[in-house]
Amino acid sequence: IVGGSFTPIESNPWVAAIFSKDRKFVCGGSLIAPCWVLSAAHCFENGGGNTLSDLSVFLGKSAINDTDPVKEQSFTVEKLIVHQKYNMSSFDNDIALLKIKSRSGGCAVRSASARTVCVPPSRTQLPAGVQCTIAGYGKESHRAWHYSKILKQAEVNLLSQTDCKSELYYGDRITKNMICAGSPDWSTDACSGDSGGPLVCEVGGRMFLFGVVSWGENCAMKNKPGVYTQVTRYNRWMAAKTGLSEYMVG
Ligand code: 4AZ
Repeated sequence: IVGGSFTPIESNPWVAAIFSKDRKFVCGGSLIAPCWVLSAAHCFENGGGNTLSDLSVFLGKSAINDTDPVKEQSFTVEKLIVHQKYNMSSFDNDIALLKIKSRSGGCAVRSASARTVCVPPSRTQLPAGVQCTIAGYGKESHRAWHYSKILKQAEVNLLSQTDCKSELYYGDRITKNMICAGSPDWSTDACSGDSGGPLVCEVGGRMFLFGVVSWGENCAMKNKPGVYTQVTRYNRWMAAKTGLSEYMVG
């Protein structure tokens, strides 16, 4: 995250940290049900060599390299479901589901540092200008060598599809499955390492997961907002793949 501030996991308790073998950080994610984490498809492209048995998922982590056994919950990945229409050149349908399982065979246990986030009802769209929150362990600047050691969060405003599809921004690279968000002075953005993590927006006093960090040109660059997978276009897909009712996934 470029800009924004360091934040304890208790402020974003749905944030998941996904690692591959040798404790290498892969991507962020969001806990949408006790056994299910939503993330980005591009995190699991082969080449990164992230096969199922190499992956582990942590909840309740404020610092990427520190273990707090009281707050933290760790899981293996029982199923990795990458969207069947994910396009690795356009990043269309950049969404994936991970079914998690703890050492004792269970799923996430709700606590102050780990809880699910609501998924909004299908096709819900918020108006441009609404302020939402992104969170992640990604780089603090495009030029940084390392990811942030501590979880960060930042506020960004939703942009209209018309603005984001303008030639000045991204033109036709924006599909109907993407939404854009940025800060008015372009100082705040998601960055490398934040992929798969949440864009949450408050509606009626509750936090809803509207986006998954997907791509963007550079980080916090003028006229190049962050691009997010539009979660509300995938309610049926999430219900079908998880077996949860559509009510549970929005
Ligand atoms: C990345 O490389 C990445 N500024 C994610 C988000 C953005 C840029 C890059 C958005 O994972």
